[in-house]
Amino acid sequence: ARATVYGYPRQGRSRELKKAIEGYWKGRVTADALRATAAELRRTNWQDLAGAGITEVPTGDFSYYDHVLDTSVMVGAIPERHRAAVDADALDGYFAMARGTSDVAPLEMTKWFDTNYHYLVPELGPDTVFTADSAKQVAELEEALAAGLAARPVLVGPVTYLLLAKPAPGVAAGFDPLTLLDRLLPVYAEVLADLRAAGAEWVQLDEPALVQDRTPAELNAAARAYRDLGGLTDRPKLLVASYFDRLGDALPVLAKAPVEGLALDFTEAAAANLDALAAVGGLPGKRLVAGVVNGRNIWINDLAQSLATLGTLLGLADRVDVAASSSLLHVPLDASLERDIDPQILRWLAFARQKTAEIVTLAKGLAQGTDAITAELAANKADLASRAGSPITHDPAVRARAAAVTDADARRSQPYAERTAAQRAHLGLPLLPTTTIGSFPQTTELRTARADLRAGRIGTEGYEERIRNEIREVISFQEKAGLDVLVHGEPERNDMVQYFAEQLSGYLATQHGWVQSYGTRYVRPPVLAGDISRPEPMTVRWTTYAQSLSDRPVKGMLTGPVTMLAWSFVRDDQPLGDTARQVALALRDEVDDLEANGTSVIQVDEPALRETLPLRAADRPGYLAWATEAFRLTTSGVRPDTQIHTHMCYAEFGDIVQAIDDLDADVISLEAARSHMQVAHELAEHGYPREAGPGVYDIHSPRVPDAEEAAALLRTGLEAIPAERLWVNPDCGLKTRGWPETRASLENLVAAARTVRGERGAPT
Ligand code: THG
Ligand code: ZN
Repeated sequence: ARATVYGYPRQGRSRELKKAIEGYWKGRVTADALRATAAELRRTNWQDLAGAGITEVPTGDFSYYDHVLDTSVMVGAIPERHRAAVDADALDGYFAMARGTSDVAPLEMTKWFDTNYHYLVPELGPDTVFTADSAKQVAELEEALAAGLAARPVLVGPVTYLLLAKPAPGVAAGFDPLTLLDRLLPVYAEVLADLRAAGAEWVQLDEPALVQDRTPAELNAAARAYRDLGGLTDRPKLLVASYFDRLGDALPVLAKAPVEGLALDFTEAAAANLDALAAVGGLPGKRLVAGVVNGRNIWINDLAQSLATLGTLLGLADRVDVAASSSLLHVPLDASLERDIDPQILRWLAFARQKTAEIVTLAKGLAQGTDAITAELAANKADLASRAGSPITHDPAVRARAAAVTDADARRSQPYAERTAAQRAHLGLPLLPTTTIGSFPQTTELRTARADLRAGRIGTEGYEERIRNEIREVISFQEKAGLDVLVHGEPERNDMVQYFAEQLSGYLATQHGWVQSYGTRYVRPPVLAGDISRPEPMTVRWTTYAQSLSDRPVKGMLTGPVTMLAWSFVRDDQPLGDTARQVALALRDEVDDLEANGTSVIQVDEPALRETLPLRAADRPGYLAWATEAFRLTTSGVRPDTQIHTHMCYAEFGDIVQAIDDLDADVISLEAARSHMQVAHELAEHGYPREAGPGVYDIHSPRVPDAEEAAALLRTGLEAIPAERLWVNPDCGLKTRGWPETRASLENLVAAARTVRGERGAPT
């Protein structure tokens, strides 16, 4: 059996790729130096993989920005507005498509399935002409072959590519990119021929879009695509890969296709894929690549269980190889770099390098029998037992508390209609109250203060003094600007998840656990390793300090339980809903403490509620049930006159309006400026009964909206939401903005609220 992976972290041990690309953008690194760094990183990755015993390395998975953008370049799908830049210089044109320039907008970015990786959305239309450009794929294959390695190019498959695309600007929204399949296939045929000529024995075509619910027409397109590509004579052997879920109805389609191999996910989707494989009579004559090592969590594999799965699969295909379930792009590089994690817990963790070793061990066990890997199996069994029996993963107090939760704990003591009267009396806010989402600009001084604290150049005292200074400035600005509900600005927070994770028991932070989020941007998701509890208040000090400086209400700011899970690595040894409930109870303690210390408005952000929606519709109600319960559990311990806010970014709320309603928050702020208040109408159509603040200032752009523009958006909002329930706020937090535009925009926002209050005869 061969051992392989579909992709590997791109950034390098010290994020050398990020530094080289950002250096290139700033003119500090030449194009040649950037190319050399990239080639060196690819070489290092392949050597690591081959050195560990991977017998077939992937090529083409490397990217300067994103592999879907690379695919657009490969098939010549360059939007008209980027054509000149691409023609002038391929590399600069590529980055123009990714990031835009002062003149042209970039491609849109969106989440890669249900991961935290973001890809650039292909823009296609009826006039799109595809042309093959196999240069990148061929060059990277040649590099690996020259290094003496068996290599397999990995491409985004044509069906997934089209299913991920959207109509180009100016093309009717109803345009279906899949109608371009017949035009796209010849281009793939050309690339396949080029790769064969360059020495590829196998090429992998990734079709993760086939694990989502697909219409019969879409399944037919997949059947046609692989009948056509399989029917080519001048081509390498084809391995069609799926991951992130079960293949479902697409499995019989691919099993019948004239391709030489299939790669399937045997982690979470193991049972469903096994059953479906058996139902089609296996894959006689085909290669089956079994993704038994989870490519997107950070836990060690259960080697004995994987071997059992592999054993079953041996009877179902001609040949069985071992892999991770998906590209290892989604996990950090190397757990052994972590110095601050308890060595016992570190043994439970597997990042890309450790997963690679697991794959090699499993392939060896499959080929030579378990006797060949007895030491590895024994060590693995001991590590799994240590995790299962640890007090960290089983805290009796946390478990007892979670088990005792009743439905009443997750319900406010009064319905909204009664609460709102109490809140009005308590808070005394004007009509159309103004507020912000929470964060204020993270200045260089703040980042320097954090770096100084880490480096020991200043002590905790000095650091906290700088934070208090910042809070004083933020409060004083908001009072002068005339905002009604103030915030402390979150100067003490680095990342909105990491800040809480660092203070909760059961959570681990990593030092080097970087994972690509998009382009050169990375996150270090913390690890939900054990049972979660909150030893001490986390935010109360800063919020009450801010409140002590003003007579206006200061909002307490927390990250909600669903977002905490979505932006962390989650446990795989209990249902997600159980973990969410533990996090919710810990956050509930914080909410209750904020209230007890005089905070009357508390915002619990859930920007990830929509993005974590399961890939298949059948799995969504279960998710939404535990997700909304966790939010309510966090926020339902407070008095009726305490006002609960929530916030969500990113558009596309349509399919979760009911869930938003089920949160039972008193006020929700949403991104809306760019869509001209469309969400306000979506909420209204649903009959949303509570207060809402559709954003009137797009914080993603440095542009300052003038007061009349913000007032116009407010008037549009009023067509959908009555004035008594409409709030005035920006789209999102201000931490990425500079102070000058923040000041001007918020002053204009307050002026707009006053104008519209005046128009309605209310005190301004
Ligand atoms: N926090 C976490 N996960 C997230 C987001 C977040 N996932 C989704 C979304 N937000 C991703 N957005 C970003 C935005 C900016 C950056 C990363 C992801 C970013 N990262 C810095 C970089 O790469 O230079 C590093 C930040 C750091 O030092 O921690 O700018 O908000 N958890
Ligand atoms: Zn936001």
